[in-house]
Amino acid sequence: PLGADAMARGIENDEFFLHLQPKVALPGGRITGFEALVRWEHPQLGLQSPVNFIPLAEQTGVIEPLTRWVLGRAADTLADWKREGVETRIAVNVSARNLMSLTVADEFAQIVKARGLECSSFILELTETAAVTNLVDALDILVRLRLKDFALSIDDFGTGYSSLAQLQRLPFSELKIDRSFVSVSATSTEAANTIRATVELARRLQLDLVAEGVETETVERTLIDLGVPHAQGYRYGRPEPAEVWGPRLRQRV
Ligand code: G
Ligand code: G
Ligand code: NA
Ligand code: MN
Repeated sequence: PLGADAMARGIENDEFFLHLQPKVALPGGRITGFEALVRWEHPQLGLQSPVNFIPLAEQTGVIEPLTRWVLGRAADTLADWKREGVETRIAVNVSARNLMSLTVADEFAQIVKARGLECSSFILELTETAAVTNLVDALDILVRLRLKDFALSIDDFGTGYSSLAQLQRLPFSELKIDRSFVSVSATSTEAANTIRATVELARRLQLDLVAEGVETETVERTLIDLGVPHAQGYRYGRPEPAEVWGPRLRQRV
């Protein structure tokens, strides 16, 4: 029932939808952008989490139309908000499989331009593994995306095996420290030291840095002390539909 055909039909039939989770600046918690997280309302099986269908989408190739759909919906939202005077950025998750298509940079740019937006309003989040496996081909695609002005982010940083040499070569603009370090940062000296070193690394390589999975004030204070400039997590907002965030952003305009 969660097969490739059902997913392809689901895209046609508008069964997918997006939740947006805010990224904020530290200290203060001002919203600086959002991450798009896809959900699937299956007509028979009900709400499906991406952990249940993204791996299958990757194996079957449906991830290609699905990622285009996610970027398109994210762009629709940014275009709506722009008309209301709200300027922000949305991050879209991209799989390793998306980096195997030579045309992906042109396709993504077209999706964005069709809504009258700039590619620089979008961040593409890749896992460390996606970015560094098959490095030669992926690097070519990443450079093409960068040349279009998409921002590139390494997701779940610290859980993969990228070397410092690779990090330097990859055209990234942001690192997201994995939740597994962030959640224990207030109690584990090792985790705090790892984050401290990552803050220094990001500074030296001139990368933006986001701590993922911030849930408590204690963790937030620890991150501020360590010099982490951006955060994301339930403390600042759960993933929710764009309709929930729009009014909150408009209040600031
Ligand atoms: O949204 P949730 O917190 O349940 O996300 C679970 C996992 O699914 C995360 O690893 C997230 O990165 C991934 N995910 C969510 N939306 C997308 C998407 O549009 N594309 C890809 N490739 N992964 C996604
Ligand atoms: O792999 P990626 O980092 O894209 O996954 C994002 C996932 O993390 C989503 O499933 C999202 O719902 C979840 N998430 C976001 N903020 C928090 C948080 O503060 N705590 C926990 N436990 N999960 C979170
Ligand atoms: Na992500
Ligand atoms: Mn992550």
